[in-house]
Amino acid sequence: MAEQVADEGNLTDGFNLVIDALKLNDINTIYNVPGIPITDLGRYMQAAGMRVLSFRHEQNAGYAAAIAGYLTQKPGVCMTVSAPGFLNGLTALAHATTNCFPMILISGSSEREIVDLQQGDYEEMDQLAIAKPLCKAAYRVLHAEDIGIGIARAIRSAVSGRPGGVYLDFPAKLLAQTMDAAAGEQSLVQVIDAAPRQLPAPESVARALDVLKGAERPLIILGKGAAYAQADDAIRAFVEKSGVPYLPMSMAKGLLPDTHPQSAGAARSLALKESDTVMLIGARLNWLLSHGKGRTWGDKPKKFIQVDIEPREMDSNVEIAAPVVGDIGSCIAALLDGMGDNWSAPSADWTGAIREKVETNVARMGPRLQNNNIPMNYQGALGALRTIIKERPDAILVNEGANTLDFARSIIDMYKPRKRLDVGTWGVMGVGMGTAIAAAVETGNQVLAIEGDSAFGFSGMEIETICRYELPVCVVVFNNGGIYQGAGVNPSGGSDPATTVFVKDSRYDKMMEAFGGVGVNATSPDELSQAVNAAMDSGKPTLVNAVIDETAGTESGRIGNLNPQRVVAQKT
Ligand code: ADP
Ligand code: TPW
Ligand code: MG
Repeated sequence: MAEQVADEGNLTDGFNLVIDALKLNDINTIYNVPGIPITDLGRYMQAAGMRVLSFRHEQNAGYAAAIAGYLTQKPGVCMTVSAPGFLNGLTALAHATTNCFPMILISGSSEREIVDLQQGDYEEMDQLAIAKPLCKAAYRVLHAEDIGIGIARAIRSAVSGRPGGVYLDFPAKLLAQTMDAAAGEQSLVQVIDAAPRQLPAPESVARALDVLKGAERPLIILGKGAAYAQADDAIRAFVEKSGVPYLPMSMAKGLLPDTHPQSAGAARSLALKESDTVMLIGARLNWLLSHGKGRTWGDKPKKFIQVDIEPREMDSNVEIAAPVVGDIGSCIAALLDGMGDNWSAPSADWTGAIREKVETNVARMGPRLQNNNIPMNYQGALGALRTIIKERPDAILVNEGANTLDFARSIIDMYKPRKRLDVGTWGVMGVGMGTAIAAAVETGNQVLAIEGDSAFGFSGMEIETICRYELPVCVVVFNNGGIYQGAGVNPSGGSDPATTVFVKDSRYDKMMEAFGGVGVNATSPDELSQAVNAAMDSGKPTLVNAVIDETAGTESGRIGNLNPQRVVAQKT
């Protein structure tokens, strides 16, 4: 370890100031990959009592920081080396921004003088310029006395308003810069009220209630912004008082239990198609809701009410009849207040039709989830895991893949808020292990990661990290031998495998054993159940290789319609 010379006398240095500024703002966990120029910073952080988790790839450290931000409402911090490390972390920073998760990417960089004259420094890159379009804000700190203000700006930018990713550039020389210790201490900034409440205008609340009251077939859609807001009790009270059926978006599942009588989850198509008025709470009308387009009821366009902290989100895709701009906690409190004591629920025709559809669909699904087929199909395997989550509602479910994602989302009921973490707005593969690690670190809860075999491959090396930190993570790899299916063939008849298939009969469980974790090969729902329950009882890092029928999945899961369709015959 380099000698920390500035710790003595009346001098301090950049290392100390970064650590003190983070700790002053209650940021005590860092997700990183060490190297020049931040190796010692990580060591000094650890020495100062911070938790510094070292990953095998920056992208995974970044995804960990992003989801830590979502879970805690404080920016998750990822720290990387310059150029390649920075770029590896940047995907996660962009992902955090896209998903409205507060995150800070701190990267070491080369000296400005060399970068700007393009003189070819070690890992030279104009990182600030590259980060800018991919995040909410990007700052560079050149002087030790500005570290406090730089970190304060980064925190406030990440969490205030619509949360997002912030890039913080620390040129190597900054860390070793010294200054008077007392002046250094005074330069630190404690961010007061980092995400101030944003109260909605009273008239916007009244307008929203009018539109909702006038609806014949209203529907509430809860998004992950609602889950992020941690206004769980108020949201539940509002939904219950309104009597309106609701649909949770993927990561909002569990905000109210999926078994709630007002949940339209199992009647999603009907609810989306037949509603005349939709109230969005922390959910965007993006591709996941078909941009709100083509959505009519009878021959009239649907009406939309939208509750969101970002004013520019309104009218992004269709006209919003009643925009309510503010933080969800304040907005829902105002809406509840405005409803008074005589709010009448929507007609029983509408709520009854949804309920009936939910019950039919649930009853139809039941027997399929109990099949004991070998090899397993998605229903059999997920039926087993569904029971485990029901019995252990505090466990955090991490989920990625195509079929593995789509089936798990619809089959596994969630019971508590922020317990389902997945691919988010981009549908990105590779979030799995970083997300699982941060979920375990930030909450201390047991984590169950349900991973397509392809999805797992993007971050699989982090199982070493899971073993190293002895985290209570059970990874289940849905091994169907490929992307969507394992049964593809090379259309040319050549000897290369098809583009979507992997090595047959792989044993991902043996990877876990290589690092001292528990590995289990499960070929039936019973074996799967047993292995996952044992993992959750023991809390030991475990990987279960769940053998899935290679023909069970469909192309692109449930979004195959988004694939471009070829109209011209192939030239050979
Ligand atoms: P989903 O994918 O679940 O539909 P989105 O990520 O599309 O959710 O939407 C989340 C929305 O929530 C964003 O438009 C964001 O501005 C908003 N949001 C995030 N946090 C808050 C908050 N505290 N108060 C109000 N709106 C919020
Ligand atoms: C960063 C494209 C979407 S889903 C998927 C890929 C590669 C893998 C599906 O196979 P998996 O699941 O995980 O085995 P299953 O059950 O259907 O077999 N690169 C990134 N993100 C995305 N979304 C892709 C590629 C993709
Ligand atoms: Mg697969």
